[in-house]
Amino acid sequence: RTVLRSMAAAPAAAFTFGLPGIARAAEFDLKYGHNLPVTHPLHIRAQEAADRVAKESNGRVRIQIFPNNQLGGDTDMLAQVRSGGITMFTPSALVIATLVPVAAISAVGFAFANYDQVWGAMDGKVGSFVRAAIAKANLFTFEKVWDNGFRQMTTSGKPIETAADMSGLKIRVPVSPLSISMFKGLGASPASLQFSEVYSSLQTRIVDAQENPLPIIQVAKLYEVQKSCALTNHIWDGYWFIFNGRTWRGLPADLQTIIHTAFNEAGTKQREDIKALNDTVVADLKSKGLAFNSPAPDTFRAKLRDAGFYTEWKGRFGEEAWSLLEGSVGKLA
Ligand code: X2X
Repeated sequence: RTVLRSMAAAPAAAFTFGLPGIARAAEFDLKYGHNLPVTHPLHIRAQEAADRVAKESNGRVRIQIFPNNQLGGDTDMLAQVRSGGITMFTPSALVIATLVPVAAISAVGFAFANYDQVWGAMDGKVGSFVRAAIAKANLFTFEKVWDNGFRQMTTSGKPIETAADMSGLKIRVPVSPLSISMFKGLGASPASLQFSEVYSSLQTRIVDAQENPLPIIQVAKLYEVQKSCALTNHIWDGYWFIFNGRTWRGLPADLQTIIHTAFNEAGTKQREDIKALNDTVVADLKSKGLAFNSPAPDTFRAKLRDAGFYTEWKGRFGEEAWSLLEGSVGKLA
């Protein structure tokens, strides 16, 4: 990991000038880091976009992908994309909120009822509002948010049927103030850990539970270290595709267009991939031994309301962001 990290920080390798048969370093050598295994649609579609960019730019742009936390966890990659050590990163809305707090507006508990509401908000006013906030942190963001999915809860202990079952539950959540606040509100004992630590922390029982969308539970093999899954859909989570601001502005306009188009179109396809996966993933995870139940959301919502979760976060996000969200999903608090 240390070796990879210093390689990623190193300047573009030596150029060779037109010698036949010898690969020339690209004019723009870009590095993209993310936190998922290479079998996840986010990686597969990003690799397609990178290949397309190489082709359409006639080799002027090379995008090298460092998957699976090879360059460090989310917190490290967020620091690197800001400094320019890497060029691109896909933090979840929960995670980029450590830098741009309002980005977590789309992750408010039980806000979205379905994908029509999600994409209506994210391709509409909520998405624009968050993009403008991210731009103020000197990061460029592609329009299309990529799909992580609706988050579900898994545990190695007894199944979670109602909010009461979460009392004192040691559950891993991402490094995100909203997640901590929400799971405390639900009566659990949440611990913030980067995704790179999740499998081992479940395996060694540092925590008993975690929450993630089903495709991640599948590709990261979390079913190997968890027994049951409650289909709670408690948070919809997306990945923002962010770009170091200085590097973005340094790209010629024609290359910006090529990259921009490739990644937005790949994002649209990635959303379709997750949608298709959602139709088959439960059966697959059942066959791997994970038990499922589908709790009604009422006890969870009531507990959050009683804990003051919605009132608190309305205050933290501010009237404007909150009313944009409610414009898409209806009254929340
Ligand atoms: O860390 C997680 O749980 C993950 C993979 O869903 C995020 O990137 C927030």
